[in-house]
Amino acid sequence: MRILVLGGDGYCGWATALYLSARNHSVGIVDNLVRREWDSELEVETLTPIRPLSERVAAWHKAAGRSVDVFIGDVTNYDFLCSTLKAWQPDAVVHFAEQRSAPYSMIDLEHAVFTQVNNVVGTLNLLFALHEVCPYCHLVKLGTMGEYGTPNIDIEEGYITIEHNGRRDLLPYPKQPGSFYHLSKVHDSHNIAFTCKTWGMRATDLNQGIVYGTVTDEVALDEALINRFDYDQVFGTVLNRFCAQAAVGYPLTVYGEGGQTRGFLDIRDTVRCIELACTHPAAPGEFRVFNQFTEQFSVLDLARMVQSEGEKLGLKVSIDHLPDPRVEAERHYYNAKHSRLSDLGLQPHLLSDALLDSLMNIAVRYRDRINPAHFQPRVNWRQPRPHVAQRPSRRANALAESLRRVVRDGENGEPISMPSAPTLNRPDAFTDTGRSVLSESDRAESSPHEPAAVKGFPRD
Ligand code: NAD
Ligand code: USQ
Repeated sequence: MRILVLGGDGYCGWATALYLSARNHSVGIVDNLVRREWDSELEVETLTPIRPLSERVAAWHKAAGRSVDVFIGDVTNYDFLCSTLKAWQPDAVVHFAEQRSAPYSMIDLEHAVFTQVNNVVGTLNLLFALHEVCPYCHLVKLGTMGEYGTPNIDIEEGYITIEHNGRRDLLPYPKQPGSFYHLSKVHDSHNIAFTCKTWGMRATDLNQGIVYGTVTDEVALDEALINRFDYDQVFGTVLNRFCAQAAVGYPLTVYGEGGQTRGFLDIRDTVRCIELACTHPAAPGEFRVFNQFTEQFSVLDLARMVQSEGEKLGLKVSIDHLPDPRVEAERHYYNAKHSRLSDLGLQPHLLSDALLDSLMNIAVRYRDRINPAHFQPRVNWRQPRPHVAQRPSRRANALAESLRRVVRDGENGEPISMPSAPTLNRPDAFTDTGRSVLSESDRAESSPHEPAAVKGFPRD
């Protein structure tokens, strides 16, 4: 299959792109590299030293003899998206390209607005572009288990049968998201469902749980292929953070009582789930929802597991209960269904087997790179930061540097020179294959905090 991975430079996207490529699918990556810029804005770094995208793709070609096409650009740029889809003609588009941190979306007004515009406009653009350019293409969209919240009844896979006043219907499962980020995913789901019904689009919404681990067979082939592993208070997810904390003897930061229960999965299962969704597409007009996780744990369960595994490695691990910076139930009923991907053939990797290899050992290996100052939570759901009218543009030197490098076009082996960073919203800055060819002034103008317009609605 021809599979275009939007957000292919990110944590789930990079591992997925390589997994699909290794299984003989033709893979293209679309990314505007803004995630690297958010690291720079927050002054944090992934635990693992990830390479620039151009180097990663070249290393993959060297290690596996497989090529991956790269399109640098922003999914909130409608013309870029259309020209990329036209040039590449995918059978499936996997959409990871969103701002995915709940704390980032809760920092202040600017970050909330940015998150929702980036995510909702990007997905809307994609729906319109698919409808215009390749209406039979299957959209595989990353949603989140957090769309459902923590209701006091079982969570179904997308839909629930309700009886009311003697009548009965199968209806979308109620949503109770817990952050402006999670809300953006709910808005996306509604927009996708609407276009399936109205235009006959085919889509799978993967309500993914919290992903852990960093090692897949493909990224393990070469150090230059290493995936990111975030442990900071904004982008680090709970289990990855606990492992990094254990590695340097920092008390595990359980928020509140620690009874918060969530669905989790190994990144090796994320990539397999994506392949299963792509190779078993939704029918035209179908809005299909899969709950994508393999096991559920409470935060305190995880802390205790990390403590006991840490001890096997000779680490002294203590557990701290911090006041919960979020507004969420700290103890609750949780039973979420997740059989549809198993029915398609998913064989889960269980946490008990992965904890030492994929998590603790990696954390210990790179522990010299850990800055404990990034562990303490600083974003408070109840007290957003006051509005900052003007913030300086923070373009990362590393980003600019990586973009000056050569990205290799895998199909014909010709290198494409990119003299500067891409503009995020100027259609004329892209060639008809969607690759960026931009000037220094474009670079100075563009900012990740200036999301572009959806088609027909100018930004200014
Ligand atoms: P990530 O931040 O590591 O990767 C996202 C990638 O998308 C980045 O490379 C970023 O540069 C790119 N991107 C963001 N906005 C873009 C835009 N407008 N145009 C082009 N590229 C853009 O995130 P991740 O952890 O890989 O998550 C991927 C997806 O999976 C997200 O949609 C997230 O909501 C979902 N998800 C993640 C987890 C998890 O635990 N990581 C769990 C459930 C769902
Ligand atoms: N938590 C702690 N201590 C920490 C960090 C988190 O107790 O140091 C708690 C949080 O309060 C929360 C739970 O752990 O109750 C999960 O938090 P998280 O940061 O690991 O995950 P979350 O914010 O929910 O977001 C992550 C991804 C997001 C994805 C979501 C899936 O960043 O992209 O959508 O997991 S889900 O949780 O199913 O919604």
